[in-house]
Amino acid sequence: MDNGYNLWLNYSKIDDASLLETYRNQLQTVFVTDGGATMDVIKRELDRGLGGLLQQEVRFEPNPTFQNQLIVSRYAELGEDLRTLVDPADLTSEGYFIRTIENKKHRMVLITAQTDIGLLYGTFHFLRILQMHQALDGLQVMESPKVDIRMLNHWDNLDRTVERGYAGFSIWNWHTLPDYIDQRYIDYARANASIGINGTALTNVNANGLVLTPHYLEKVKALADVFRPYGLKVYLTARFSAPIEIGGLKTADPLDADVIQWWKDKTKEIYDLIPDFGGFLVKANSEGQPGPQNYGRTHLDGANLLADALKPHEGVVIWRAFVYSEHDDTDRAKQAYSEFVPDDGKYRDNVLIQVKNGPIDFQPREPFHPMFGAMPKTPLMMEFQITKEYLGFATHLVYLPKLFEEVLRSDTYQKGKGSTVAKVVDGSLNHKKVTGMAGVANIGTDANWTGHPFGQADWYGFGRLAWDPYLDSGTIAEEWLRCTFTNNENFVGPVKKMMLESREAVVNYMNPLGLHHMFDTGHHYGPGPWVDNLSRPEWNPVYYHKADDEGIGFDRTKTGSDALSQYAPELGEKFGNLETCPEEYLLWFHHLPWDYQLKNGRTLWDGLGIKYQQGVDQVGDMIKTWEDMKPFVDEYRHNQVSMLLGIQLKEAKWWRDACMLYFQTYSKMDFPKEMEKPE
Ligand code: GCW
Repeated sequence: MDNGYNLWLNYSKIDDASLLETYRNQLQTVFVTDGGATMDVIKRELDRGLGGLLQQEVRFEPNPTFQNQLIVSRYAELGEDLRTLVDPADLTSEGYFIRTIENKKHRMVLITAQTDIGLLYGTFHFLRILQMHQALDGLQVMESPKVDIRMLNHWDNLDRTVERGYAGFSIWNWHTLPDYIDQRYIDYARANASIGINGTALTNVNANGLVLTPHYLEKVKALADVFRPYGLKVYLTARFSAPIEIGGLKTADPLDADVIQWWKDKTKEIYDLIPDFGGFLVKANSEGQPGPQNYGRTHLDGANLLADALKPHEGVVIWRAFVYSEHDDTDRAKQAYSEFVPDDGKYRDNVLIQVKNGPIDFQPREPFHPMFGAMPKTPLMMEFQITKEYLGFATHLVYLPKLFEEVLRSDTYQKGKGSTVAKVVDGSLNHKKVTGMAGVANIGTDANWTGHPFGQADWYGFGRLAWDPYLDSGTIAEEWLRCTFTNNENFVGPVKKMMLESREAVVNYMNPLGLHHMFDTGHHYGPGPWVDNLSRPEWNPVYYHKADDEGIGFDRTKTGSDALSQYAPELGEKFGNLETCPEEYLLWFHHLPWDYQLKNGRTLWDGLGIKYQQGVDQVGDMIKTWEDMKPFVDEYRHNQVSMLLGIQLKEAKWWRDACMLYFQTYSKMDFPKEMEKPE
């Protein structure tokens, strides 16, 4: 039975006999340069990886022989002749080279880097090449991450519940830390390092301030010590009112001298324990959380307060732009832009603003957030959600890198055509000094870490895209499938196709044609387009679809909320004009009559029904594909995925029927003939 615990680090024997023979010849021995803890990790990984893949004992040599050898060595320690073969000019401190060298003196594969962490990343890349059965002849790889901070955000509470977590409880056992180091912490760090993730915020952005007390900081230090050899830095959420709650002060006003001193002292206390602590992640003045506005101050005041405390230690503040206030009754999509953009250029240089991919909240599809490209002087970090709060939890199969890719490739037009979100995030659009991408983790205590076996692909894909935001989601799916299951083309081809289509399927059966936020309240699972009884208007789905006897959709053009004006003029025109607005955003930006004619000549009403049906049919196709995959997957995981797909089909129909029946009370039109009648 394979319960999925090993994730994509599946090192089972290479089943192609001739390839196995070739690898065994090329990799007869291994030389790994001496060093500290990270070098030990590399040795262990090679022992495990080569031992498993080649099914033979791995022979480590004390010295390089350069003959049929794998050599892992720091660039500075290479001999002159090897140095001339690799040019470190373009390598960042985390980058690496992998090169097969065959000349008179050498017959070897070389992994080299400026730092030990670079060597570790190179080692994982090298093992992936073997996992994917690629030839070593002529191999030349040069990789450097395009984004500096590549981090997971855990929404884990100290009581081990996980906000929006669907894979069991928090993996941090605060009760037994710091003395008990669960093997999972080590395997977690290893998995993250294998895809280049270099930061983790351990605690929920809604958590209380307790984690900053000495008692908990000891526990955090224990985790930081485990993670360090893997290049994984620890960050903590900082509750803005912590000076009151755990510091005994009367205020948390960011301009108050005692408050300023408290944060300085607290920060120093953390760095004394964890010298490479990453910094603070903050949710302030959003959904009732405390923040500088409680004292008549601004986000700028709050972020700069913490930035000053962190500066001497080279830490950063990651200040979230997900501000969602009960005091603002304009279109919720506009709030963040209005609160942050005017202060562009005034933030300290160790502040990053972390912006969700879309302006509402992790919906199956949203246009990109208008802040991207609109703050040229401030580093904007991307926040993706890996856990599927609005996408069927850990029950539905939805391959998220497809969604991430769509956002990253979106053109903001802020510096003319080609100003993609990826260029904002990697800093190249405005020459940013520090850059970052965060993903809200989908990890829990479940045996396979993520609940749904395919949820692992979202963690994997997030890491790969944080390393290189220009990667293609299909390539990533293929890597993940080969490294997790098998290289058999009869498996990889169809399952990759299924994964790539799964994102459009969920959009179709939940929120087609630009509809959004029609989820049942609170838990956000299943349809609730009729919900209309909550005290704040924008908590109710009716606020977002605005269905009435006339039609449906949210007018965000000048005649409506005018949120569209927050985008570059090119997009204002494109999305504002019904001729040019892509149909996937139609009802995001426009309120249209039920009989509005779509591009294919059908009415909007028919179009909705057809999309809902398409979503259901796509899940049906996924089930068929998966059934055929039985010969390639262990029974345990095959069965798990089959059962989950069964639920997904039932629930796709539930969405279709619930939404169409509800909307029919307004449209008063018959269902299109393409749509199966509600059951
Ligand atoms: O999507 C909403 C979620 C909240 C979450 C909030 C946020 C952590 O429903 O659970 O709180 O976003 O991102 O701060």
